[in-house]
Amino acid sequence: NIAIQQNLITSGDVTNMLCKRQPDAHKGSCGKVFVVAGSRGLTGAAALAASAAMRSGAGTVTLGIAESLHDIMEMKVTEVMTSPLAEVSPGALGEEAFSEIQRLSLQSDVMVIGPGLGRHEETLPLVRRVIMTVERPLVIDADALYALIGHTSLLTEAKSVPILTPHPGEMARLVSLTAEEVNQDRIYIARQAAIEWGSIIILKGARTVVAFPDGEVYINSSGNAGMATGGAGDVLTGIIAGLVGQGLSSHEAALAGVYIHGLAGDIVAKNGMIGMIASDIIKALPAAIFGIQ
Ligand code: NPW
Ligand code: AMP
Ligand code: MG
Repeated sequence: NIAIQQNLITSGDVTNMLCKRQPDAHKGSCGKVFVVAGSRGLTGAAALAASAAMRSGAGTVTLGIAESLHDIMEMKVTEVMTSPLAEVSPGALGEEAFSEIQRLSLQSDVMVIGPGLGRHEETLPLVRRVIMTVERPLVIDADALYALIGHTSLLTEAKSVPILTPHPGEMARLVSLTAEEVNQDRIYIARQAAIEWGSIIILKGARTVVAFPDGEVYINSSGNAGMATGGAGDVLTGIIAGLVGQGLSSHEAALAGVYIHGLAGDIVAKNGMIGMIASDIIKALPAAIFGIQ
């Protein structure tokens, strides 16, 4: 067992990464984020990821959503734009959505795939095709991670270094272990995955681990157990994309995103941890970012 050098992500590190908003900024210069997310029963995840990208400072966010859910999403989100995608069955995307996803990705600076996307048998190959072809930085979460089970070697073919945000259960499926086994050896497992898959691995949970393809490892110092609430991870995914859109490198956005997400949770927890919900974390994002700028 070699000793792995671990770095703590602190406020000072993140302050240096954040861009100052220029006086002549306009929405087109602050990042265009494209989110492919949501399915029947899981539209909340799509709304949370897209809204979190806006609240972390993205200029515009477009949410691609299965066509039968499109009108309901228009009611659910306000600042976020929506775009209907071809579906194979109610609320589930298939291969036919590929060309529109590709077109919308080329109009954006960064893309997210996965929150609440569902696991329809035709959605999974679509996700894999997107991962291999998209020409923008890509944040891969939730059901898009599910599509990678048995296919992690595809990650090394991606056009830019992908950012993966598994919780221990998702990581466990990708490496054929149990979540308990993953949690017993979080740093080693995240680091090996980052090296082997040429990806940035954000292994979530108390003390989130961020591992990079060169073997560098960071541990987050913010966050609290109130964040153990449905949708908290979907918020993190949106934050990271929002930061990449504003010009942070994927390396910086992974570290800053994890820290800001935890800090927003810590701000919410000042009024109590119990009963915190994911949209509270989104509302606290501007204050979290302001506090470390
Ligand atoms: P167990 O059994 O509960 O103890 P899944 P998901 C384990 C969307 N959402 N440490 C967990 O363990 C997501 O975006 C939509 C250890 C279980 O075995 C996805 O698209 C919402 N184990 C979809 O739902 C709000 C841990 O992992 C497994 C662990 C499914 O995502 C909710 C569960 O993983 C949600 O975000 C830990 N720290 N964390 C909405 N409002 O629309 C997890 N596990 O099967 O991938 O389920 O994470 O709920
Ligand atoms: P997900 O399971 O995908 O919704 O992600 C949950 C999010 O909440 C991740 O960012 C976790 O790091 C965070 N989280 C969950 N439980 C805790 C905890 N006990 N302490 C700190 N952060 C947590
Ligand atoms: Mg999740």
